[in-house]
Amino acid sequence: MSASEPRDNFGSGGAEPAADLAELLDLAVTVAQEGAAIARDPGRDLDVSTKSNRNDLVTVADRLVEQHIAARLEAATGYPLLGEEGHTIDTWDGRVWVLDPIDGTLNYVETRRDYAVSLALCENGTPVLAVVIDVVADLCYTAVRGGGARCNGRPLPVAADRALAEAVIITDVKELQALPRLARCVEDSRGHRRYGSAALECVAVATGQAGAFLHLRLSPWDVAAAALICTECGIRVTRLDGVPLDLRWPGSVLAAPPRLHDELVHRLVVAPY
Ligand code: 2AM
Ligand code: CA
Repeated sequence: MSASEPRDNFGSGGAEPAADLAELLDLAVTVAQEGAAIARDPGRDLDVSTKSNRNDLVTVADRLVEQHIAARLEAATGYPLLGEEGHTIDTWDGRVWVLDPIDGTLNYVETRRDYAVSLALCENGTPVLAVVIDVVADLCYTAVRGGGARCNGRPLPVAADRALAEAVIITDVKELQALPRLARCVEDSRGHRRYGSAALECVAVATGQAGAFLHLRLSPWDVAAAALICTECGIRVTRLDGVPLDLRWPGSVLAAPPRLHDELVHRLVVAPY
């Protein structure tokens, strides 16, 4: 399969990209890079506070980046925007921007690497355009549905499939504790890693730096953009039980190339204990 052939599991069968998507991608990359620049230098105290739990952080930079990107996209397109830090939508009908201004805020505050600006454009709940910027590494991943994925403008190839024994699995303690079957899969794999940014973890599967990514509960803004980058690289992105992902709702995510994805779903869900 070439990088330009459509390949997705979001259900439309790979139509040609709409003519205006190329222009919208340029806009999305520009404003996401502006957001990344704000994250690099917010110009004021971060004023870190917690949200749902003591490790669920938000900073002044998260809010500044979201405000900037939302204002720019609203002025340029008029499409509604769903953002982690307060922008809500009334409906998923039509075109909707989906933004995580800083994915990996704990990293942003503590390790100061492995955080991302994640921006997708959805049509009726299906991502059609994606930008994920690895801010510290200065890598800009993009995808247009049916048009392939790129990193800093260079096409990404279809990710190689591999057996579990040859795969690094990106997952966390929470998942390993909740799913003893997953712990046994990890024992039979090359090992597990956790970067702390769901968008970058998911993209790592698209680029072949990891074999699979599993997360028990992500929100639309964590994964909408990375899921499209994955599917454009031939990666299957579903719920943990193999059911197609509906990005409109929070839920589990399993991303892996098809053969490894089959093997994981079989071992996690289908095989007798
Ligand atoms: P965030 O940094 O935008 O919150 C690791 O924690 C990954 O899971 C990050 O991508 C993080 O995104 C995401 N995540 C989603 N919900 C979270 C929560 N309630 N607390 C911490 N991280 C969360
Ligand atoms: Ca965030």
